[in-house]
Amino acid sequence: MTTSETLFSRAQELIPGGVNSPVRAFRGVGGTPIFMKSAQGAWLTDVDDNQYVDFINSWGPMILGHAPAVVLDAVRAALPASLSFGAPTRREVELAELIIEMVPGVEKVRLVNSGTEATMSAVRVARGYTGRDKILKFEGCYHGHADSFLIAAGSGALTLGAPDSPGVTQGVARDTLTVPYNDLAAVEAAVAANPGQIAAIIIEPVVGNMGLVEPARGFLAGLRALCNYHDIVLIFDEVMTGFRLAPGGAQQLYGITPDLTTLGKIIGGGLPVGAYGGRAELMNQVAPAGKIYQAGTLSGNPLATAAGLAQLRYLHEHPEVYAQLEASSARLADGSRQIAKELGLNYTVNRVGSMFSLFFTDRPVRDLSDAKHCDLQAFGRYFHAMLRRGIYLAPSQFEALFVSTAITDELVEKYLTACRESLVEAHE
Ligand code: HOZ
Repeated sequence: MTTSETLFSRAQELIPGGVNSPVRAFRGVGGTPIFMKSAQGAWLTDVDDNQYVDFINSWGPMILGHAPAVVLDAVRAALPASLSFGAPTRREVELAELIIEMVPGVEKVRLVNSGTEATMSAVRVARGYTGRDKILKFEGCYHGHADSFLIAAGSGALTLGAPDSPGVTQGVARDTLTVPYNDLAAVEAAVAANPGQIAAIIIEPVVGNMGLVEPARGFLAGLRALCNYHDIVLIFDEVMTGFRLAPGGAQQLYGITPDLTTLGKIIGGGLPVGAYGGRAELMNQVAPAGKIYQAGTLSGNPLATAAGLAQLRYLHEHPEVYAQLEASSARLADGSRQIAKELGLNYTVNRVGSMFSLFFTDRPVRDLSDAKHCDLQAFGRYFHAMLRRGIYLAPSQFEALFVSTAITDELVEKYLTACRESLVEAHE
């Protein structure tokens, strides 16, 4: 038995499913999850001392690779000054200034501890501001695990085949409208069927939680126009895409400004941070400026803000990072597509910037129903074949891969060689 197997069997006695977040359990691909002990740059080391090139990067935060000196030094410098004050600090102000400078739609921002806190708070702001109850979300989009979002949810909920979680009240479910991603006509119909009742449309402007799905041309602009017309708050969930697809996230890349933005992952440099922000008029409704309540003992934590500020500053001062990520990610994605084609597999590869997915289907993937056509058995075999070759992918077809700046040309080649061999193996 490997150390990972031993730990997993202990963990299953102690922790639901043996993991603290469902996708990690490998149920989407079978087998035993690998327990990690350290990481540096592009490389993860597991508890059995096996090494893997990492294409998850903690599901997005580690855009500079693991343990980058710039972030570690900032955390080390902050450490002796204590771990939490529950009182305001200088770095919170500096981080807010930087976020506002980088993200086009953010005029004021509130720090929280996770993406889930950010999205649930943003929806509360939209409801409080508009005085309406309903929200509209898209099938296969995942916005964390707050009740309102666990209807037709993506990510782990989709991987486990439980997109509508038990425990969500019928009232909450009634207030959550869902339509297919990229279907503007369906959004228009839902808005028309619920006149004056929809507080917010929340969307991953580029979806990472049913695999990587990009917005069709004009889709985000159409949503923006519809929200303007009906006074609906447009929320971009940029927990994955923020500071990744461009310094200002997907909203900068596509030139569409939402009313509220939710952030997480990269903003914490690997420590737990989330944020929601947007138009000052909306954010001024948040307590204590306004009456919409939201709070947190560890919000703006000094270590988390040190890590986040260091990583964001680096990205802000080194915009060339995005060209580097674009180049390496294009080689990975285009190479995967080409290899599949040469093997007679007309598989779909979707990519935006440094996020991509190889879908085990020959149909274009534009929404959840397309994504569900994938051959999940073959994907599972491919995943394990890649793992045996030292390539660590997301253990689910319904998650995007995240590329870091630590992926060198040599590692791109290593990935592509493993991809060819693993695709062959998965289809033997
Ligand atoms: N919900 C995350 C991916 N979309 C997974 C988080 C984790 O398992 O760490």
